[in-house]
Amino acid sequence: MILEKIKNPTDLRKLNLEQLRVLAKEIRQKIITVVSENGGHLASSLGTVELSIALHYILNTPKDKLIWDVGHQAYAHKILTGRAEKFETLRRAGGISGFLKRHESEYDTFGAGHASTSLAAALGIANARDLKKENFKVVAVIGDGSMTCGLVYEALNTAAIMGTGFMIVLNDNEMSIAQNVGAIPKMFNRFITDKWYNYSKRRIEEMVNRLQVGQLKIGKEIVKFSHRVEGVVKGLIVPGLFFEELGFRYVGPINGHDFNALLPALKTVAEFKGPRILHVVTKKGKGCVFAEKNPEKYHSAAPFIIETGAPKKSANLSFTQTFGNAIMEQAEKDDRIVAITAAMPGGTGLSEFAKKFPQRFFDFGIAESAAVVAAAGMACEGLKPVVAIYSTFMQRSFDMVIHDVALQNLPVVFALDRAGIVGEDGPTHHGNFDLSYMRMIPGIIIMAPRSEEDLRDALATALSYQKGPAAFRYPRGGSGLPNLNLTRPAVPFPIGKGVWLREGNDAAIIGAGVMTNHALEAAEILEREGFHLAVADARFIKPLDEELILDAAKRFRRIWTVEDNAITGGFGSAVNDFLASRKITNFCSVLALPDAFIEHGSPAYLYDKYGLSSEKIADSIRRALKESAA
Ligand SMILES: Cc1ncc(C[n+]2csc(CCOP(=O)(O)OP(=O)(O)O)c2C)c(N)n1
Repeated sequence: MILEKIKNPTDLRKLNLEQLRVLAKEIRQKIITVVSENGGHLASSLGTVELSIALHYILNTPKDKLIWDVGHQAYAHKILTGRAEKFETLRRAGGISGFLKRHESEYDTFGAGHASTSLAAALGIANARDLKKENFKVVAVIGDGSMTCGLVYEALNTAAIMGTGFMIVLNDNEMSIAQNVGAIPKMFNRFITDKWYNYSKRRIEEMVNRLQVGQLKIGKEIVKFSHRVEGVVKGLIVPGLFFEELGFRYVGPINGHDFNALLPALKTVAEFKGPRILHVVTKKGKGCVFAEKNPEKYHSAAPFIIETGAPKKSANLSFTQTFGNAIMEQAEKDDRIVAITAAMPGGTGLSEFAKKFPQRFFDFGIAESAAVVAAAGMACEGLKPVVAIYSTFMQRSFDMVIHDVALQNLPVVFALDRAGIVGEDGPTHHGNFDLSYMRMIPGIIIMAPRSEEDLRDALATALSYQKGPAAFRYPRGGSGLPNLNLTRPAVPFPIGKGVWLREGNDAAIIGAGVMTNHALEAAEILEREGFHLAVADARFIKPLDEELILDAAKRFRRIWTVEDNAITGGFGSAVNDFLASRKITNFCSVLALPDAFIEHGSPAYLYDKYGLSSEKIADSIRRALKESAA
């Protein structure tokens, strides 16, 4: 195994071309094996194996700074930079992260998880380098999907004017998670398919044929022929096109799986001065039949059987699927309803909607901000837009929800998927802030359904609320609750009303969303020990059910709230603010996620660690009740 000998990129740089090819195979095998066990971003990482090898081969990392956008495609980078042995722990609690982390490795120049930050980060690092008069290369690697986000163009707009020297590698696989959308990816695509690509391919092949004469080692070849390579590659520049207009030197497109093309092109473009871009074409899922065939499905895969790609566990009905079905039911009845996604039709459960109502489905690409403002525009014209975005990515649109939607009292519906703990994807993906960042917005209503059945009603509530924005948030996966009726007509909730689910006389728990289910289980545990807990489902985080809270405060000396949001500014905080405003001094304890970034690990592990599993909730309450009885 060549891989066993690669402890860091210095070892890599000693290999010859043939060994690099073998190494690429070994890395691919390792990625497929580990992801089949742990789940993870399979297709994207398989597509960048040669690119990762070539980058570390040509650049002097970690002195030269390599910045991966999103970081989901960087498994080979991790394997090559001292994490091969630990790779088995990928995404597991205490193991290595599925994304990039500065504290995990000196080779992870800039942490990521959310898309499209790499160009601005690279620009900043290059600016700092110049100011400090240091000398190293800065290279950002970004996918074509991530080029659909406005943040990228804000960086591109100023890069050339600042004259900062940094390099972009555009990793173009013609896919986002799903099929890419919009004019910009189409433009890249045109470069690939038109005569320029064929022309450049021919020139690269000619060049490589020449390089191979004499059986020179690839490292020496590059140095020796770099002046010639530059001459040839310069010939590949697509004149006057987009990037050139922005002040970038554009080279490409080149085949991102062919070391013969990649190594000289990278070497050459890395030596250029000023802002420059190398356009590399790769295949998502490369080297794994089922991932190549269905890159969307294997973009982020649950553990699968390695031979077939079939999932190891059959997935239960999820909140996401229920949402997808529920919005179609509503859309059948009301043609003003439109659905909006930001590059995640499948992830948000909208794929069927898109097929059934293509005219009423809008995918804005990785452009959460534009998606929300466009929804506001649609609401101005009397449509009923439902914006389905993961809780964590909605953070991108915070100002738009305030300034464009809520301030104008526009009835936009926000379906916040992946709220609370998402698990193995970790801190960049947990939805542990939405109750806090939404709750402070005037005029919005916020619901947290605890079951798929309630989610259908929450959507109906949000659509019937026409005085301003309405949001509901729900986690990854399903509630696991039995006997749900998902065929009855959805009925709007009375606004701002929760429900008592269980009677008791020792204390009360008020739950938000699926944490109510953990609260009910905790009450069962305590019941067996002789404590009688009442449990309510708040349903609404805003407006609060003040009547229910006052009732709890009157009947119980102690109240607990439970939520899978950060403790700062979440549901419990709202309940305590309300109790304080009424000068009620009952003791209300808040069980919530801490004021911290939550690491990666399985949801069960994280709920337990942070005191939100049924057992841990029961422990907290038992301890307090015993103390107050003593
Ligand atoms: C702000 C934000 N929105 C959505 C996502 C979810 N997401 C992760 S990767 C990805 C697609 C990225 O496509 P591309 O950059 O082409 O990379 P590829 O996976 O195709 O290599 C999306 C939409 C995200 N990470 N960040």
